[in-house]
Parts: sequence; C-alpha cells; structure tokens
Amino acid sequence: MNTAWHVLGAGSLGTLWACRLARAGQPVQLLLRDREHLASYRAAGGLSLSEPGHTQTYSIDAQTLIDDGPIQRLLLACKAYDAEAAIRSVLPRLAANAELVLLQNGLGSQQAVAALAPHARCIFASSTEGAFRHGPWQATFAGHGHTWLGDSLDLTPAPWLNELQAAGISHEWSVDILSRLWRKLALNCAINPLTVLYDCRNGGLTAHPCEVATLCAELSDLLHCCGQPEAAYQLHEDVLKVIAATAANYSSMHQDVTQRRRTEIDYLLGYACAAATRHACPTPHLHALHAGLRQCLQAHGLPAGRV
Ligand code: NAD
Ligand code: KPL
Repeated sequence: MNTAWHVLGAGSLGTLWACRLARAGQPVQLLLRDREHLASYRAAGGLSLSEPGHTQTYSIDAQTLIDDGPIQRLLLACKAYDAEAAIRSVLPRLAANAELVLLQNGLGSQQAVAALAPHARCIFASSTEGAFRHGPWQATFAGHGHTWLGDSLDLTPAPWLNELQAAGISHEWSVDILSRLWRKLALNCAINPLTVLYDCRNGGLTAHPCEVATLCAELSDLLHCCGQPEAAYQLHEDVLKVIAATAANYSSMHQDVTQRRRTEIDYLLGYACAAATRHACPTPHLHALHAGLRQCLQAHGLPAGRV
C-alpha cells in the first residue's frame, strides 16, 4: 500500500489534488477542522470535482485534524495566512521524517512552516493550475496549468512524482523552486494590486504602462538584491505578455476583494516590501503601492495586512 496523501485544506486546490489522486487509486485522507466539518462532509457524500463535460463525487476518507495516527505525507492546501496555524494543529501527528508539500502562493508562509516543523522535508510548490469553489465540498477545475515542486535544501526529486504522473497532475521537479516562487511573486506584485486599485481586468493595465514599467524595474532591482537574478530576467516583457494573455480575466486578488475574501497581501506585496527594507533596496513605488493597497483593503472592510 502506498503512503497516504493527507490533504489539509479541502478548498479549491485541495479538492483538485485530492480527487485526482483518489481516482488514480492513491490512498487519500482529508484532514478537516473539527467534528462539525466532518459531519457536513459526510452528509455531502464526498468531494465533487467539476471538469469540462462532467462532475463526479469522490467519497474520500476524512478525519479531523486531531484524530489519531501518524502523518507521513501532507499536502498543505490552505491559504498562505492559514498555513502556520494549520501546521501547528497537526504537529504532534507528523512522523519524524514527514514530507510536507506546500501549495501556498507567494513567499513567507513556507519558511514559517519549515521553522515550525524542522524535522520534516518541506517541498515548495508553485502552480499555474486554476480551480474555484462553487459550493461546500465542490470545486471546479477552471484552468489547466502546471505545478513545479522543489526543495532548496535537498535537490533530490521526491520519490512519489510517479504518483502525480499517474493522477494526471502536470508537474516537474524544479532545482530552483525559490527562483520560480520569486518570479511568480514579482508577476503577481506587478499586476494584482494595480488591478484592485484601478478596479479593472488585467487588460485594463495597458492604460497604465508607466506604472507597470516602474514597478517592474523596482521588482527587478529587488530580485537582484535578494540573490534571485534569474527571476528578474525580462520581468517587464513577461509581465506585459501575461497582461495581454489574461487581458479578459480579473486577477486573483481582484476576485478576492470583489468577493469580500481576505487577500494574501502579506505573502506577496507585503513580503516584497519587507525584503526590500531588509536589504536596504530602494523601492519607493512598491512601498507606495503597498500603502495604497492596504488603504483600499481597509476601505473594503478587509484585513489590510502587516505594515
Ligand atoms: P481555498 O480558500 O479555496 O481553500 C483553502 C481551504 O483550506 C479552505 O477550505 C479552508 O477552510 C481550509 N483550511 C484553512 N485552514 C484550515 C485548517 N486549519 N484546518 C482545515 N482546513 C483549513 O484556497 P485555494 O484557492 O485552494 O488556495 C490555496 C493556496 O493555493 C493559496 O495560497 C492560493 O494562492 C494558491 N493557489 C490557488 C490557485 C487556485 O486556482 N485556487 C491557483 C494557484 C495557487
Ligand atoms: O497569477 C495571477 C493572478 O491573478 O494571481 C496572474 C494571472 C499571473 C496575474 O498576476
């Protein structure tokens, strides 16, 4: 019997991963917050995944966070701001050589989790797949993409990548996962906050070329200061390409604000500004953008994140 995939966070990405692993015959165990969530999940009969042309419910095993039993492999699929608390709640269950796969966007939460679980192998992931929840225990696979996985402390590929292959999860082992995460963070910082402040789709940023260019220049300097020159390579060109390719879409941060959901600001722009301060890297426009975004979130009654 293969090692079970414990999945903490039965939201959009957690459902997408859990359902694909389960239908490929991998043992999957959902970790739910408490008995009420467990009862609600059991009443629903499982997790439903909608894909183009069909919806299927998978009756995946579930238990609460504080149930018994060691956890050898954990897929952490919550938001970045929930990651630390989530790991704390399962710490006593983590096996001595546990592996944690961290699906969080941005940076900062992965390092916090690694510090809490120093004996575990932490594998960071960066994903371009898209999924959203359309009801309790229901998710829609909205956009095919790719997931890069890597461990900056141990470059040996994880031994279970064949299980992802069998489950149809498009992936690749990355020997420089931090560079990938920084690059994605920079793209998100150049696009997402401006879409919130101008209340526009990604394509609306073509009306603000100078702001986008200035932010890309500062982000590029910051990446060099942080020892990530590869993540800075042709950043501005890439940002313009992403804006053009996703012109009709609302950014994930814009969607969060519209739907009155907390954003991951602290792990994107907040992380970038804190890194700039730490490295004494001058980034006045990034800081002004951060201040403007915080103000805007406050005006929407949403958590504005750390200063
Ligand atoms: P989500 O909000 O849909 O799901 C998170 C789930 O975690 C929720 O069901 C929440 O209740 C659960 N959770 C939080 N704390 C918990 C705890 N202590 N115990 C049990 N459950 C807990 O989030 P998502 O969209 O799946 O995003 C997860 C991460 O993946 C984010 O960092 C996001 O930026 C990143 N990401 C998402 C997508 C996407 O398309 N959804 C794409 C790429 C990256
Ligand atoms: O990842 C994105 C998001 O909306 O979060 C893109 C489309 C790249 C915009 O930054």
